[in-house]
Amino acid sequence: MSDMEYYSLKMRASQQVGEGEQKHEQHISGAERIVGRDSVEAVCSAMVKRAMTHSKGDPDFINVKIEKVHESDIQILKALPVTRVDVDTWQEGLEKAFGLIGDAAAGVREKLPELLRETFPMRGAMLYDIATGNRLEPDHERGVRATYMDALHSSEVDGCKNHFNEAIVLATKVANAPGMVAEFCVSDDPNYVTGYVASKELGYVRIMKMKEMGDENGGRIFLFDSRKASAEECIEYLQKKKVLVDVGA
Ligand code: WAQ
Ligand code: MG
Repeated sequence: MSDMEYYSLKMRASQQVGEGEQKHEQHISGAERIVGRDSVEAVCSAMVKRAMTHSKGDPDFINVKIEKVHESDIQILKALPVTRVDVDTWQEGLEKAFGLIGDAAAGVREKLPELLRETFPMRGAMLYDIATGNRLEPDHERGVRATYMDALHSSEVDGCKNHFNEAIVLATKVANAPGMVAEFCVSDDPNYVTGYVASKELGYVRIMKMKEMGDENGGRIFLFDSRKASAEECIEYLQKKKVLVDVGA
């Protein structure tokens, strides 16, 4: 790691939809990486390619942001250990996930189905305080987004999304945030039915079916305990801290 110069790259692409008053930008695709100086150009063009060939549509607007990151500001984390739970039905998978979260955070089990529904329209995650039952996102519509993270030594410039690889990186960062108790995740991709629950204690538990094939509803809930840390320091970590996750590959 010595003498490495790192850069953060972030891409987001959108398309104008609607007419007149209804006209607005619709999100098509986004990606982020933290890579060594030598990979910046290749990763940048792979990101642009991803945006230009996305199945959600042809972008009218692509924003690529490239920022130098100081090596001393990067935290290296070991990936959460992964286990896998096979289930026959998505209902069984969802119950299993609710049960694991319920064990990690006493008293929230009954609230989870409703909280999950509330996340469906959000672009980020719900930050739910298990001590008070309050939602702590500054903007409830958007939610909080974990950002500035990547897999360590991942010099690959692949243009397409790998759900698991992206999720293990995000889940590892989130599990290490101050005051974090557990995370619950269901993809909003209609063809991707595998979800997970994660925490430092549970590790990353993949649950192979958590929703019906074709269902475009998904979301994330970050279960936080305000007795352990302040919401501000947790959000600051999720949104600002640079993290590389050692996935051992
Ligand atoms: N920070 C916070 N919330 C996010 C972020 C982020 N960086 N990215 C997405 N979300 C929220 C947002 O509300 C989405 O609707 C929801 O999470 C799901 O995001 O082991 O693909 O990117 O194979 O659709 C799990 C992989 C894949 C399971 C999850 O999530 C496995 C996935 P998606
Ligand atoms: Mg998605």
